[in-house]
Amino acid sequence: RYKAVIFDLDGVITDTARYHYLAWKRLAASQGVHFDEAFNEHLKGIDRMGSLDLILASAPRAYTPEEKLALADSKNAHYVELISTMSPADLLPGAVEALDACRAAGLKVGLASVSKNAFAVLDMLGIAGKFDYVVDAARIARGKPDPEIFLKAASELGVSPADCLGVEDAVAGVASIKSAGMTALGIGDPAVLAQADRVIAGLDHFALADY
Ligand code: B16
Ligand code: MG
Repeated sequence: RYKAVIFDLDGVITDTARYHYLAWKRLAASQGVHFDEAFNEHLKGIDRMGSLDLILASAPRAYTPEEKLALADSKNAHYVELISTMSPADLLPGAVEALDACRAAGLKVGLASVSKNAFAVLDMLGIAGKFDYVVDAARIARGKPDPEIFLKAASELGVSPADCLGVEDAVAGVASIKSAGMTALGIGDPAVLAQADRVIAGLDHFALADY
């Protein structure tokens, strides 16, 4: 029924959310901003500057664009340090099997992550070769929930959005898939990902024939 499956990375294929959380928490603390797991949920799927803006919204002072860039760079340097020891052992259960199942079914396989570290993470996980197309987040103007990133993946794969299944763990990501006109498979809690067409707990429950 589909011609392509477009996967998100963080939270779907590997659990980098924990490392983003630790890096943002340290950054927030350095600026006197309270930061916890609940707030971190709102940042899932949101790009780096967008996440920083959400955190600094509760800071005691205003920031110049230059200061913001420096803070984003410092968060990223910490994040890159945290993920530097990632390996294929950090693949979430069922991830490789899901990618291979799509390929075996003759579908195109794409990656739509807003992370500028996505190429490096794919290399560390040893799965870069499993995608027909990986969106370069640096060339995307509008992050999730805007549909741009999923539409870009579909067009580069040569498939119309209606023939794509998008796979996402974040509320903003599911919104991006739906506004792109695709079917959304959520990964996580159905109560949280209410906009998804189907929700499964993880890729270890991925069954292409069901969607
Ligand atoms: P970076 P995804 C997103 O990746 C993460 O969910 C989000 O927490 C992060 O802020 C964003 O990537 C940007 O990452 O700072 O590495 O560019 O879920 O779209 O794969
Ligand atoms: Mg994600």
